[in-house]
Amino acid sequence: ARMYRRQIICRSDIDSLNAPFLAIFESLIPPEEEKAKQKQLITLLERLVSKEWPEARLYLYGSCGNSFGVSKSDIDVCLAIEETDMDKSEILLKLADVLQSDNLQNVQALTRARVPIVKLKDPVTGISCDICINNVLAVVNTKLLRDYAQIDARLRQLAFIIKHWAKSRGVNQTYQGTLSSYAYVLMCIHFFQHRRPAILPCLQEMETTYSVTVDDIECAYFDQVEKLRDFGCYNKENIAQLVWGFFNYWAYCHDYANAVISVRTGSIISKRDKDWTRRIGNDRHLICIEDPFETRHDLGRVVDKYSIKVLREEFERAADIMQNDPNPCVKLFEPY
Ligand code: 3AT
Ligand code: MG
Repeated sequence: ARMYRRQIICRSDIDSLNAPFLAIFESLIPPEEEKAKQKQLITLLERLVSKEWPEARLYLYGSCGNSFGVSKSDIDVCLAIEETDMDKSEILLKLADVLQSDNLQNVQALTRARVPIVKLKDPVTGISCDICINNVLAVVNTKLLRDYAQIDARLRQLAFIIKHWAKSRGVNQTYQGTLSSYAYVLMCIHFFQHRRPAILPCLQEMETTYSVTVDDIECAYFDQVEKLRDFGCYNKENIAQLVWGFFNYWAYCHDYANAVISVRTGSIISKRDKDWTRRIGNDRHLICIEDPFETRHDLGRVVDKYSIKVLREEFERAADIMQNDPNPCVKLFEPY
């Protein structure tokens, strides 16, 4: 039987792990020339797109727009277009055609994917890129994540390390029933909202300074984050302590049977309140992470009865390494 809410005292030498964890974080930051290459590719895409659709705009979303992108990430682009006499598949096929005409490689329209996209690779920079159509909600949640990242530098540090861990351990693959990078970043934000003293506020519970309505969903929150730079200053924990705390929470403290983590409310809400207590269709709700805007959407819904075991064993392995291993900065990221 598992034990919940176990109180564990953190190892006494935890502070000595701070410098090595910071070094890992720094090694993951994309270098300036990579950023410049991304910009170059976006500029090329904008030029090609505007020939066909002068009114259309391109937005970055995902990790290269939300500031949680590690080095060598693919870029996610959204084409915002008001095209009334074409459906999405037709736009994608046209878009692939428009882009193909220049010297881009492997331009492919995937019109039957769950999220239909055009995929391409730039032979000059080697960067791969996915372009979707009118996915405005993804652009808005990208801004929310970027805004949170600006409040406290430790969020980017923790999220980079957790993403790196998840990729190394093979638990960042939604098609295999584990979690998306987006879900892991939300888990980090929620963890920081819950630390005592808190490291992050709940922007959606504050005064509205930014608001858009997307597909009948009102996305509103406080986005003047430069005013919140001191918010986390009462919490003195360093990155090593926070990595330890994160894994300890997901290994031993989270109530998988009843709890939903909610960045929107900055609190834990109950599965019963969301009616997420039983399996409906393919949604099993074995680990519940509420999307901040699409609140009916559980980012844990990809997790099934096998992958939940894998995931929880990985959290426990990581918590154990953080507590006991002489060299956690190596052991944590060992390939599975
Ligand atoms: P990588 O660095 O590429 O691993 P990422 O931040 O690009 O991380 P994802 O590839 O998981 O993250 O997703 C790309 C963006 O798509 C992030 C988010 O704006 C949006 N997104 C992803 N999954 C969901 C989801 N289930 N619901 C809503 N938006 C999502
Ligand atoms: Mg991505």
